[in-house]
Amino acid sequence: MNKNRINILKKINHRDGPIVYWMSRDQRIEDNWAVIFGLELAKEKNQPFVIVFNLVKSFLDATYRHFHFMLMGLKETQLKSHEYNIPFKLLLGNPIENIPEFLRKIKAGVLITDFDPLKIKRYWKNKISQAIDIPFYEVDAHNIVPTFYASDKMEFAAYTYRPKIKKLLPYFLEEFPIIDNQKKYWDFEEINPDELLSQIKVDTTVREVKDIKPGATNAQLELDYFISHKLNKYNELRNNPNYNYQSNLSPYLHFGQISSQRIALEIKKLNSEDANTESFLEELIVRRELSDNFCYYCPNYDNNLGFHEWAIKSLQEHSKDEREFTYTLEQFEKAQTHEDLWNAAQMEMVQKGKMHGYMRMYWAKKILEWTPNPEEAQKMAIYLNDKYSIDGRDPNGYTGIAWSIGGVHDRPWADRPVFGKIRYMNLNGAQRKFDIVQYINNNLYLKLI
Ligand code: FAD
Ligand code: FO1
Repeated sequence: MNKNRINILKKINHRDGPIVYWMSRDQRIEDNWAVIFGLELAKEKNQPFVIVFNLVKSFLDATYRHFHFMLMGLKETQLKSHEYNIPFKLLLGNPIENIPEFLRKIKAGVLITDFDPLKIKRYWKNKISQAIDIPFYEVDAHNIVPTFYASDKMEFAAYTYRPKIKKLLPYFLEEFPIIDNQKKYWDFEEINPDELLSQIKVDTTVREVKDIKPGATNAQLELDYFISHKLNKYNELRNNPNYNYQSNLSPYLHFGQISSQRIALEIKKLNSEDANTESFLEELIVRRELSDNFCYYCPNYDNNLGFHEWAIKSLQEHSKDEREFTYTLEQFEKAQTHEDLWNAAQMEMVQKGKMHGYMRMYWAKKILEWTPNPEEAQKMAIYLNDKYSIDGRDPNGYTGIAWSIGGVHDRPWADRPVFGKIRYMNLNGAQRKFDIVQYINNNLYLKLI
């Protein structure tokens, strides 16, 4: 495989022992470069390849909804792993202790993990690297062009990242090699989602949603449906919240139940280089990978210090502007603002686990408008998005919120109250774009359920 997908976290001589993949972000067996690399190494060294997943008891305020989705997906992943005779072990607790202990127990020779730009994951990796004495590799199994290879700095905007990605795509957008069964070594006990859900500490009031079904098989079905029923109108209808013309793949991408590279390969296979394909691949590749670039190179991706200087200055200049409405977190959470459109979007997220992409921008910008300051606005938006959206606590979420509230990857616009030079969105604009009454009727009633 292309070795530029690999980052060395600990350089030390290999020694005999199982090759272990600590799976975290890319929770699938097929189309996974970390699995491919692990199996290659295992074959070369004539050692078993083993996968371990560490389930933490809490993770960035994730709720029952998220853990349920993840564990149901992992159950399927484990079954698939065992089909290839790859032992798949689930550990419960703190990865900083569990992973080194597991490696010692099975006398591992090499540790591999998947790439993730989030601070908490980098902290875990750093601590684990200090605690082990075997080589440690990180494979970017999430992006088509590896984040650490595509650019060595935080990109200014999509227009600066796009040419870099496009230049490198021919080298990285390749078909995945077929993985072979390894000989049978041993199996670990089966994952039992219900039992595990009872052992973790999460908010159980936010329940699973019926329309977003977990797992790699459902991810593939969603992709097939998108290609056969929606792609031909994606460009025209994706920004209309009354039509479900987005792919709905973000929950699966977030948990790595499907690979973005597989999606791109299937779309490319259609050979229809029209505006629909182009705009979908722009979102899937350029925009999504730009979010990883932002979070990787900007540790302040979740606070105001991550904004451009012009945005910080402009928001500061307007910090004392009078706000016509201000709401508490509780009022936002309960969809109790004066505006039905905003309340409907909030209810869509709370009840359906996913808000339409156009409304996400509107929703976050109104939080900026209706809170005392941008720091609070950003915190509240992250809290609500991460609590209810199945695809929350993802680089795309932190970046989307930083774009809406802090102009990240955007340019300065005409100066106006409260927003300063941050791009503004209002009710009239939404009304011109789509039938807001229909959207309100479809979503606000969810409050009554
Ligand atoms: P599609 O339109 O079908 O797009 C396909 C894929 O392209 C998406 O799954 C996603 O991976 C990528 N993509 C699409 N739009 C964007 C974008 N603007 N930026 C980066 N990647 C994109 N996305 C999340 O995955 N998780 C989040 O928590 C999240 N929070 C957001 C919060 C705000 C305030 C904003 C403005 C955007 C947020 N986004 C988030 C980005 C975007 O809205 C979603 O990725 C998209 O709506 C997901 O739906 P889909 O898969 O049906 O999208
Ligand atoms: N990663 C893990 O390695 N272990 C977990 O227990 C875990 C829980 C979890 C819950 C919700 C969620 O949204 C993500 C979770 N992740 C977990 C991490 C995830 O796989 C991603 O790596 C990051 O959230 C985004 O890159």
